[in-house]
Amino acid sequence: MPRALITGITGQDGSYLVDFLLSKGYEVHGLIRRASTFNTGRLGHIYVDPHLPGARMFLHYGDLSDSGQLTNLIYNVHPDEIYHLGSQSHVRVSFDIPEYTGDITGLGTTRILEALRRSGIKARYYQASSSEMFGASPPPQNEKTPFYPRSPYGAAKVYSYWMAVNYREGYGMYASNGILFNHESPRRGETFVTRKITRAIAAIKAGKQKELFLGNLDARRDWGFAYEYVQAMWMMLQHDKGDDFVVGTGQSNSVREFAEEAFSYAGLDWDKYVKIDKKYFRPTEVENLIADASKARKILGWEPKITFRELVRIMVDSDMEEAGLTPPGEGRRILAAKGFPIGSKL
Ligand code: NAP
Ligand code: G4F
Repeated sequence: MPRALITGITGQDGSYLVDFLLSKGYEVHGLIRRASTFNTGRLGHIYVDPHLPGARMFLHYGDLSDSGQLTNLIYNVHPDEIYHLGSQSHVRVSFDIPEYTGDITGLGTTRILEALRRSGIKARYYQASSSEMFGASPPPQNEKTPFYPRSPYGAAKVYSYWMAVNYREGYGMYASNGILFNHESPRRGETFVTRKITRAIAAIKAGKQKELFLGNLDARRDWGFAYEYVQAMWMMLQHDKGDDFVVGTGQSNSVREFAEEAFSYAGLDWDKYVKIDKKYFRPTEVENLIADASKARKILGWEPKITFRELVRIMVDSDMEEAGLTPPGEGRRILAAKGFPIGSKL
């Protein structure tokens, strides 16, 4: 049975990756942080008591700031594949806590890579790199586009990207960078703009919210569906050698367009509800991201199936369901029609 270790297992991508790897017959180990409240909400639907026979997901306490525990974990789990997804992943927040972001999102990578190198274990390593590294470089962006990060988060991810490349070239380790463009889902963190919009729509429909405050509506992002992006991560590690791949849809939409599409799907007029609050603007912004994912298509055979419009429908439906409302219902139909093995927990 192949064994995977995931940092960031409690996050959006980590939780979909567990779903996917378990379906592929893996035993999965994950790093979780100690918190005063449960932080495993995204894993509840697949959690099986580890005392029971047949349990294949195991959670271990630790933190990306603690190299001793990371070393211990890699040594004890002895993984075949490591997916390093853990990070302080919020770009706006990275301006408020730049040092912490550098420590966790940047140095956290070095702690894992160094623990792996010293262990002598020949695991394949996946680095969660980001389109945020391209920053101000004009689109379309591919593996050859120069990095020009526009946030402490972007700068920390550029550092991590190069550490993965250096461990690959310097020590012959198998390390791949997945340069993923924005990917969203019903499990997206509630303060990222897409989820903030779809949750607000559900709250407005339920009569619990009257307005939605946003920042820059003109920023454009290449938004895809997260479940397809964790499949791309796995496909990268099945490739015969470590390499770097851009993953995205090739289509970009503005925040305004996302809001228009989502409100109108729910039968609401977006500009009656959306207001601007300057506090959501960033000191430096990434204006436009559009992936050129031709390398991933050609070498890995990866291609996204879910379009922007479909993604919006999946997310609005899910948040309306969560609010106890009856959604228009196209989201689940789209997932079923396109063969996604996502059951009750979208
Ligand atoms: P996410 O939902 O914010 O999840 C981040 C994960 O990192 C959570 O499990 C979190 O744990 C964990 N974490 C944070 N600080 C930690 C620490 N000090 N020690 C250990 N774990 C820590 O992020 P995501 O959207 O799944 O993204 C996964 C990875 O891909 C991240 O590295 C992100 O930067 C990168 N990325 C994301 C996108 C995207 O569009 N989603 C695009 C490109 C790259 P808690 O649950 O305890 O907070
Ligand atoms: O949803 P966002 O916060 O995502 P952002 O900054 O693009 O970062 C996400 O994608 C990266 C990949 O490119 C990941 F690496 C990163 O970890 C994260 O997952 O913001 C998207 C856009 C920005 O231009 C922002 O200025 O939406 C704009 N925006 C407008 N109003 C807002 C808001 N963003 C947030 N979070 N909240 C707002 O009210």
